[in-house]
Amino acid sequence: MSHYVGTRVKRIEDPKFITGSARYVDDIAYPGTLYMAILRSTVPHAKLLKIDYEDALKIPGVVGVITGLNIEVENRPRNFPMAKDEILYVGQPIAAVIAEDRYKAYDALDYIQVDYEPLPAVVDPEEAAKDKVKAVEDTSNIGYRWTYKAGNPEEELAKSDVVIETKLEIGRVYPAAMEPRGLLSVYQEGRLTVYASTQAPHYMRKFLLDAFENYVSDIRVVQADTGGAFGSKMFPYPEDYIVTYASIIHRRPVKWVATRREDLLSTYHSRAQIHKIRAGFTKNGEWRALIDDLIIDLGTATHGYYLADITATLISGPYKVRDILVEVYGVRTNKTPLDQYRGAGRPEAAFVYERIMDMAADELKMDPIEIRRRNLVTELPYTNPFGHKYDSGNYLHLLSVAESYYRDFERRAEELRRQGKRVGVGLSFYIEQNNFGPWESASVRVKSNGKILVIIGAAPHGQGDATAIAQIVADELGIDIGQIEVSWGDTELIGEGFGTFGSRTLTLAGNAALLATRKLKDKLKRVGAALMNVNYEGVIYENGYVKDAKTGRSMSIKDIATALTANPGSTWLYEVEPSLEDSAYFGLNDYTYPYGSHVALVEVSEEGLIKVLDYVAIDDIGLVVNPMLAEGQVIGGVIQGFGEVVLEGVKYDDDGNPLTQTFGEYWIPTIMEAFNTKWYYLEEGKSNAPLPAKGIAEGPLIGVLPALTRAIERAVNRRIAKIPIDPSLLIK
Ligand code: MCN
Repeated sequence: MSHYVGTRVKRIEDPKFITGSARYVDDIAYPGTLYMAILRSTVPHAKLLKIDYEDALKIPGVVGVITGLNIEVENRPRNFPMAKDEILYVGQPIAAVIAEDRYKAYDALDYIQVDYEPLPAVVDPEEAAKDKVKAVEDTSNIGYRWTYKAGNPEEELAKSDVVIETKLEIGRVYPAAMEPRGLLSVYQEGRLTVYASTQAPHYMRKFLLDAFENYVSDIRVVQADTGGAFGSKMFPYPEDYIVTYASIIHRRPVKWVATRREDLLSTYHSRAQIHKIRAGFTKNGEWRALIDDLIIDLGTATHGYYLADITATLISGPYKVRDILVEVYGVRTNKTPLDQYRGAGRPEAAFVYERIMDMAADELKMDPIEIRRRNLVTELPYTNPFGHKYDSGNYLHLLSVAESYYRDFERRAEELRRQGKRVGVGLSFYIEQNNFGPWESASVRVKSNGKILVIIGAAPHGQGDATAIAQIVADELGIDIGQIEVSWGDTELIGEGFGTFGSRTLTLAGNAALLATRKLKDKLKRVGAALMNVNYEGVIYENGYVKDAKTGRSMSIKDIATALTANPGSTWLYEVEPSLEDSAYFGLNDYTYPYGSHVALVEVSEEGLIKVLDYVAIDDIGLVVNPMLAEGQVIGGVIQGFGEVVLEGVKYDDDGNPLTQTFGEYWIPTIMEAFNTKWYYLEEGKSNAPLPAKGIAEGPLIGVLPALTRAIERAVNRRIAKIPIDPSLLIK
């Protein structure tokens, strides 16, 4: 009957957001809630000598101050979650005030005195790599070191006709979610319910329980409506522990919600990579070798090192080059710790391999499409030099689709140039890695009114996955999508789950939901046959009905649910289990590799203002469940990437003081910078899963960085090796 997969179904999530009835952490109210305010370090590096909070305790309404809380969490900074004897970055928590309301809590911060002895700060990552001045006392600045080597890069480089040698930089960014981070921890009789702005409630339960299992019997984590995350609300933060601890010791609900300034200082930053590369090409444009020194600026904690691993292992992108050396240096600096942001290592890789392609095209005076065509992987599956198995698709075909837009944009650019305008066109081709598992869960239930409730272990927070999952389940059951509800984000709704990150939700939770629905259909048949007193073997399930072929009798899902839940107190006369509920956990034994191409037409005014005149993104993510949702992700991701290329950059002065503490200094794109992005898709690269879809959400942020950079480079006719782009390069 119904066929929803592949169509632009409107988001079932939206009504509450549009009408203002969504409930974010800060909207959730419990009687007797206490509020927490954090005193943060204002110096980048210092010895912490003494904290005097006696005066703060005298403020009416202040119920307590916490200092020196230390919990062992892997790869976090020294003195996590609170500085105890060494301050490592501006914004690091030093003390927490717990008070009857948030105003009193913030006021009391002024009455805490901190004595410290300043230490020199390590700011520049290349200086940090020299390991002279230490970012963390008595600790090497090299927090992570790895060598990735494949083939014989030195030899291949020596044989190359042309060597591109340059330093490429991807700036440090702040994942600016609309809603800052926040938690409400509710203590009740030895148990906690934690409401959080999070993208991974089960994971949060796990890490909080690890820390507090001797204090409480269990922790339930509930994801409140969450206003975006972009990767930043997954891994453990100091405040997660401090607020939870506060509610345990005060046996009261305690709430903390970051101000924007706090969020900018303390939410994990991302990217921050430097690549010193030498790339060797033949004169025919064949990419033969790459040697890359990769420095990732980890800030004071080493937990972001895996981002460099992702970048390094995907540094060849969709190209055939096999002789590669990447030396990875993860360095400690006195900055906010680094972790994932939309794309997590893949945008950095794409920026590098696509800059290399464009620079080689310039050097060899080759057409940018032609040089890519010569290097693209043509036979799939293909195992790249570091073991990634690119699974399916047709890269050359997608490039040829992109080429038609590229040529058209070039024609338009030529026309505009004749009118004296500074215009450029850029194209990128990229490979994506997703299906970050190991698995995801879904449970499907028929409720007594015949409606279907789907619960997923993933935790969307803006993407619209619930709509797509409803589409999948509606198609599988052959019923109206209005009969389906999707719920998530509560660790007590479903056994285990991971969350929403790594563009995994649709593929993993979507497949789990599909498999759970198939199991449910079987249960409907069993229970339906029993209720009709006919043989299970003789019934079929079709479009919401269980039908007996022999007698012609049928029952709808609603009939079955009604019969099953009638007559409380009676007996169950049938052998079949009286259940209309099933779960499935789904994982794939390898990653999937979507791919795509972006094409940008850009004008740069004489004053250096950038206007994107036209923009096309083309992706192959296998089956597209809801093109409107996927397109929404692309449009959002592209404008976010515009921010990263043109506007956004966390800045520190030479002493380690952050210069970007508000949106006045840290610029994110607004509606004024928005432009028209068109999205097209091919469905050649299917996955092996029952639902052969791959992820889309991060792809746009991977494709946009090099495409836009190239278009701007061509418009101003100056080489660009660093994002965000230095504005002085843009002025005529
Ligand atoms: N989709 C589809 N068909 C496919 C693949 C996806 O219709 N073959 C749809 C999905 O139904 C979903 C959307 O596209 O509505 C994205 O799905 P998917 O690619 O599975 O990505 P996730 O849902 O796992 O989202 C995570 C991803 C990440 S990693 C970041 S970071 C990011 C992003 O989502 N953060 C976001 N997009 C965001 N969008 C919003 N509004 N807010 C964030 O914080």
